[in-house]
Amino acid sequence: MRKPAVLVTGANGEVGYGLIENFNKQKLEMDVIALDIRKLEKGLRDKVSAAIVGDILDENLLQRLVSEYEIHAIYHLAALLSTRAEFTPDTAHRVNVDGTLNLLRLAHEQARWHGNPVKFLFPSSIAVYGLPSVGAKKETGRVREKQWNFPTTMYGCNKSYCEHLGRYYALHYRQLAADASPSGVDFRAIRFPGLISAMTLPSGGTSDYAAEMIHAAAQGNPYACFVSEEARIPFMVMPDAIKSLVDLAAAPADKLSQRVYNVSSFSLSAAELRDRVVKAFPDAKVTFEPDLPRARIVDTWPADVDDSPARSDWSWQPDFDADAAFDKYLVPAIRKRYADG
Ligand code: AKB
Repeated sequence: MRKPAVLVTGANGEVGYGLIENFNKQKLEMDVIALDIRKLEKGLRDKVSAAIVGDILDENLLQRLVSEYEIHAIYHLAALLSTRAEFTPDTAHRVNVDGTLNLLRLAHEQARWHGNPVKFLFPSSIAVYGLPSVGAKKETGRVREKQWNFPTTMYGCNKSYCEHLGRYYALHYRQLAADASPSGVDFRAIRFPGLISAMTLPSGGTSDYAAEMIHAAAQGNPYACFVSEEARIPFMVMPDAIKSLVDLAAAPADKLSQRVYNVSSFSLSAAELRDRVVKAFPDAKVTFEPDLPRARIVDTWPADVDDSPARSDWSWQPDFDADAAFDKYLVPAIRKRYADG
């Protein structure tokens, strides 16, 4: 008999690292199958049942997963983030969209095999929003899920389309078929703000300046921030990001009024971020040297998001506001990380 399993794609990424650590602490009953295009980081290998090196575009590999495992949940984290996707938009479309479609098909096939719904957790992003100007951004303030869905990046377009794909699989799959039946794919998405981890550094994102600034200061390195001091977006520390995914996955399906949710913890300008970094690391040398094309992308993202549907449907509540994020998580954990070498 195959043990029920959870599949984590993009397992080597920042969210993958945090999620696998969480599953390990939770002593998850199901096997954890980690899939990434690169060999799984050494520190994670003994925390998963299987660490598979492979490409989510490799349909033969995915068929092998169907034959070897009984998958009941998929955390599909593999993606090319916004900055990297701008340099390789065609590859980004293939990985972010075709890869996601491959995993939705896998979820459907697994649900048919074992007869239970497969939960499909999808990390969307504030990149699906596109505010037309800094003035409109300031005037709009906290954005609700149905507002300003005009992404200006390939990554944002990819995430927006995959949200619709997931909704199709969950609610409208093969609706004209004579034998139309539910796909069995229980798709649930969270639009993450900029994520900041004490344990890992992001790569290829346009919100990366927050994590890069903090980690540079902790290592005594100067940091030239690529957005302006006024640039403001919502942020969240990794423990809250993992909490939101796990809480949404655990929510009873009949409590969900929608399939895609905003979550928010705190909103900071780059100058407010710098002030907090300098307070924690007084020798920090932070300058502002805007990379205008990248800075313009951040200007299209909302200053903050309205996460009231998540709070009412599945009791979302961050553990870390800006003060707690720095005082209780980032500063102590990053100091320890670099002290330990
Ligand atoms: C990125 O910068 O691309 C991501 C995101 C905001 O989704 N961190």
